[in-house]
This record gives sequence, C-alpha cells and structure tokens, in this order.
Amino acid sequence: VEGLPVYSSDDVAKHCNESTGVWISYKSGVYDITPFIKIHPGGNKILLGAGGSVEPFWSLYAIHQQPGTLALMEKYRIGNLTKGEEHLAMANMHDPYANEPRRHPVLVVKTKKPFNAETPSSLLVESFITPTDIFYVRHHFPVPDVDLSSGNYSLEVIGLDEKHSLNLNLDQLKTAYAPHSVTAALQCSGNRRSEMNRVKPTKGLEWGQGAIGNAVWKGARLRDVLLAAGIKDSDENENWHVQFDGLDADPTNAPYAISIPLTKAMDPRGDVILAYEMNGEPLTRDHGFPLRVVVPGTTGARWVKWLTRIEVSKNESESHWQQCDYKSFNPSTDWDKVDFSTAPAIQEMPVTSVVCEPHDGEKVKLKKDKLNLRGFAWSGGGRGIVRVDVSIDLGKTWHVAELLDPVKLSKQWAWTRWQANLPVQTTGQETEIWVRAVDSSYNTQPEGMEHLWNMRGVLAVAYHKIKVLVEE
Ligand code: MTE
Ligand code: MO
Repeated sequence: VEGLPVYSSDDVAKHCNESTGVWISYKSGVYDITPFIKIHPGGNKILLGAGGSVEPFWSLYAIHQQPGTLALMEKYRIGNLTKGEEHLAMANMHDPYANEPRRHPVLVVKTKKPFNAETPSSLLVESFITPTDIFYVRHHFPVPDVDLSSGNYSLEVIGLDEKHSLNLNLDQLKTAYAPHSVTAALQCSGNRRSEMNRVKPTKGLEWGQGAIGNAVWKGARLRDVLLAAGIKDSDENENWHVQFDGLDADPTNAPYAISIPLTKAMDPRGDVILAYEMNGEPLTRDHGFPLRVVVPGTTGARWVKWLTRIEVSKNESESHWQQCDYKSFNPSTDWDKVDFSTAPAIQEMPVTSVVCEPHDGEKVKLKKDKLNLRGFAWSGGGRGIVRVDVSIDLGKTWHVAELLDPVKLSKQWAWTRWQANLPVQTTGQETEIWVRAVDSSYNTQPEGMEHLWNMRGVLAVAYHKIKVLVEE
C-alpha cells in the first residue's frame, strides 16, 4: 500500500458515476471500481457508495462482512486517502438500526444489521408449530415501526383498472373480508446454503438448516381482495403477476418488492392470504407487523412483510429482488458470466429434508442398540411428503422413517416431522447418516450438493448428510 498515490476525499468525490469513473474509499484505501460495477452481486446498489466511503453501505448490507470481500477489493486499489479524512464521508450518518425489536437469545445470529438469524435445528423438530419467538428472521433492511394509532398505515390495492383501486386500513381489511387460516411452512431460498458452500463458496448468508419454520397464519384471502379490486377469474393470464411492496426500503428508497403469478393469487385452492396473525397473535415486527403476504408452497422471498401496496400487472416486478436475485443457475455459471434474465424467479420450492437430531459431529449413545433420528421434510407447491428414507451405510440399504404429522397429497403446505430407530451393529465408530424425502409427485432429492451448486447458493436441497460418533 505504501508508495501508492495519495488522494483527498474531494478527489474521490469527483469520481461518482460511470462517465467520470467510479471511485470509493474504504478506511485508508482508495479504489477505482468502475470495472466491478457490472459484476457486483448486489447490482447497481454499489453506485450508492460512489465518490465516498463505502463503510456505511457495508454495514447496511452486512453481506460484505464475509472474508474475501476485502481481498476482492484490493484488486481495484489505486491509492491512499489523505490522512485524517477516513471518516469525512460518514460524519453525518445516523444508525438506521437504532430502533430494532428485541430478539430471543436462542436464535443463531448470522448478521446483526440487517438482522438475520435461524432457529437451532434441535428446537425445530420439537414441535409441529414453530413458536414465533424462535422462528427464523430474514431482513434486508432495518425493521419498519408501524404505529396503527397514528392512522398512517394503509394498504393500497391497484387492480388492472384504476377505477377499482382500494385503500384499506387494517380494521377495514379485517372486517370486510372473511378471515382464513392456513398452516404453512415458510422457508428461505438460501436455507442449507452452508452445506453448498463446502463444495465451493457461494454469495449469501451462511444458513445452516434452520431458515425454515412452520406456523399458523390468519388473514384475508388475497383472492377476495383482488375480486373487490375488480379482478375477474377470466382476467387470468399465465404471465400476469401480483406485485407486493413492503415498507422497508434501500437507501435509494426502492421498497423491498416482489411478485407472484396472478394464477396463484386467484386460485381458490392456492390459499394465498394477507396475514395479520401468526400463531394466534398479531404479527410481531420481525415477521411483518401489521400485515404480510403468505404464499403457501412458495419461497420465503415472496412472503412480503410490512405490506403496503399491491398491484396487478401484465408483467412481473422489475425490482432487483425479482430480477437479479432468488434465481438458480448451472453449476458452471459464475458471477462473471451470469445473465440473470435467462432464468425464471424461484416460486414453488423443491422437496427437502433434514436430520435435526442428532446434529453433525455429535457423539451419540444407542438406545436398546438403536440410533434414534429425528427431523423434518417439506416440499413446495402443496405437494405432501409421502416418504422419508434414511441410510447409515452410504445408500447401500435404506430404512423408511415414520412420519409424525398428518400429510395430504395436495394442498399440503405444512411440513412433516419424521423419526427413525436404526439398528447399529458396531460402536466406537464414525457413522454417516443420509436422509432424503419423496413428495407426492414422486420427486426426490439429488444426492450431492456439487451437482446443485449455484453461485447464489439457493435451493440447496441435496440429501442431508451428517456424521456422528456412536459411543459404546
Ligand atoms: N419482506 C420485506 N418487506 N422485506 C424483507 O427483507 N425478506 C423476505 C421475506 N419478506 C423480506 C420480506 C425473505 S428473503 C424471507 S426468507 C422471508 O421474508 C423471511 O420471513 P421471516 O423473517 O418472517 O422468517
Ligand atoms: Mo429468503
């Protein structure tokens, strides 16, 4: 670093767009990141930091606190910042995370700002319904704080024809539309990413197996609200979408926004609801108070929290999250080659299963010469789990696990817990456990994460494999 040219924060500030070139500072370094802009995993959000210090944005998008980010940056280093000017760009920043809710200490925190945390998997298998306080949390931004008594909260609903637009407060939504309850699992597209990262690093939060939970959601049917907004069943077109905006927004004021197909929204069997209750209580702030979308069978990213706007449109959302995230690619596609427009957004999720107990690396004792295993399985699209298979000899022989929760073949939105008691002949040895589930379409999981690997680390649904030491 010694010997590089010295630049002032004013010099950096002059390079703030693509025509001047984009410079940023980080601590005492000055970087020309112009060539990096088009391959930045977070899209053009990187321009927010142009001409100044990136530190505030790095703490806003905590994903950058991964090892490797700095090393990647060093390639673009062109000089040093004038001594003493390191904090100039940040002098007036206030902490957007000053007003976060309290969280249960049992949650395993992945990032604090934004807050992202998962449920320990040994707790997941304890109950069919995951208690709200220990349910995983996935935020992109600070948590909005809605005060219903201020009268400022409303839900705007825009149909295809503006004449029928609705503007509802929470009471109107609760009284005008019959409440409907749905028991459904919510799972992040990135659940189990850490297993995929063992093949090769991906970009995303380092989730274990706990970015999933199962809850009872209550609210108005989206179908009923859309009918009131003038949408007819005959309007249905495979390509049309329903867009949702949250109250949370990025530093350019673009709200978290996502869309789902209109066919799913209008399907009376689709059970999409605008939920104001989770597990019998009003939603908590972390889970979207006062209103969130529940899209059973569909990936978590579409379940927009702090919902404030719905719009039916002839195309899907143009947002970064719809277009340039939550998509999967061929294992040989990397960030320098990827064209996000070539892949559809993830909607329904594939089948997955997890061993929750014992956990990877645990020393276990046999009960009556048997090894007791417990876990969960789930599939998207309303496909119920019909079988869970377990092997302790690398797939030479398989045992059928017992399903602990009732399963339907269709419209099965909830997960299913399972258990198995396997005879183990030898003790004092490391034993590898494999589990895979089969859903009602007879879809099952691929064996290895290596064949599923994708640069974003989504849909990590290979067999769950763990090793335990069976004690005497
Ligand atoms: N909605 C808004 N408005 N903002 C968000 O950051 N995160 C999404 C989704 N809805 C998100 C959102 C993602 S990626 C997931 S996995 C789920 O919310 C997580 O929901 P939970 O925090 O209630 O578990
Ligand atoms: Mo997610």
